[in-house]
Amino acid sequence: MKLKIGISCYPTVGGSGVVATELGKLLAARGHEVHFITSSVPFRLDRVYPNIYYHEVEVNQYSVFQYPPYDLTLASKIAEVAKRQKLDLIHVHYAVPHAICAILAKQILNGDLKIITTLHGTDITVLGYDPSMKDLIKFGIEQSDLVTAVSDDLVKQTRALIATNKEIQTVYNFIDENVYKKLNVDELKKHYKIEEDEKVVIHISNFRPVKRIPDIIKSFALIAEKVKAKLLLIGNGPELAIARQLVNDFKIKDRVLFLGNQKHIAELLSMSNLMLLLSEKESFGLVALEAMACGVPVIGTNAGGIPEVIVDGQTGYLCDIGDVNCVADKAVSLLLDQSSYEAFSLRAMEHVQSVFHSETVVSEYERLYCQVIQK
Ligand code: GMT
Repeated sequence: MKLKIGISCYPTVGGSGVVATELGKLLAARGHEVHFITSSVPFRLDRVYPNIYYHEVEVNQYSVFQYPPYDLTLASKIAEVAKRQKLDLIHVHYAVPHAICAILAKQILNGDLKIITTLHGTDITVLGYDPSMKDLIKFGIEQSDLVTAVSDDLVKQTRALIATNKEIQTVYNFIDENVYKKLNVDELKKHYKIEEDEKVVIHISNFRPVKRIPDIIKSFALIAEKVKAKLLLIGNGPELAIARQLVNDFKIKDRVLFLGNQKHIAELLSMSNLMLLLSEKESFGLVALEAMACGVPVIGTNAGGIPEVIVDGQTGYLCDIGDVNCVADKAVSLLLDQSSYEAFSLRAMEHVQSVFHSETVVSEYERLYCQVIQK
């Protein structure tokens, strides 16, 4: 059955927008008609794709409103597009605000719209602690026709924090296997002056406090005492200044490259030997999946959904939150033992293919869409 599917997500850099856009692209490739309803063109929608349409949510700045009414504009746009294009369903990413906007749109359409909501984490693990938001999130979840979450842990956390009995299905994230694979980047390595015998450790995030950036720097400083290595820091955000300060304090300035936001992540990953993802909250950790797909083992924290992505002792290692000595010990052992490292790297790539393959995940979403429509 070919469907007309609306997708609303945050279009900027960030895992939820990436997953929503890649899903839309693959659904379109399977012959479905996909309508993105977002505030700007999703950054992964980088060329013209057959079957994909884009509807901009134009938020006007009215002088009577103190804040631009994004949520109301989105709700109204979803209703307008759903009616005009005869959408079978709208798939929203995040309960707040996107599910709430979709519910409002459904009411405008007298109930004639099916809503699938995917929880990505921040709406639950951050907003869920805010008593003023809890009932709104619960409403968004319970009024959706179907709810998915990106890890079993996020399902568990949602139950605990939001106290809902609504069925929530885990559908893991995925990556585009055509983009995330090991590439030949010898020239790029030369460009960054990475020497033959030098190892590369990488961290990619939005540098929010939840990513525990000081732990990344502290761990790397310990690693650098024993291994000739460079640290690549990719991304931008509030903790960047702290990162720069710590790099100075630890006197490792010549070992750290701050590269800001980057588009061609697979190339940077292909230059790397190890990823660090040391967050205190992480519903899934899409970057870990991207790294593993490029053959880069990941050391992550025992937090949220990270243990569902990294197989401890097989595709990387898990350490407790804040245990930088554990991170450094595991990293040093991995980076200095070439044959064991190669086994980790191979298993990482195989694990992504077998558990998180895009074909499997997209088929699962298709199955859920049909289930909702036929209900
Ligand atoms: O990590 C972030 O702060 C960005 C956030 C987002 O909205 O993209 O990421 C969340 O969704 C991703 C895609 O499902 C997950 O891979 C990230 O783990 C999750 N972030 C958190 O739970 C903190």
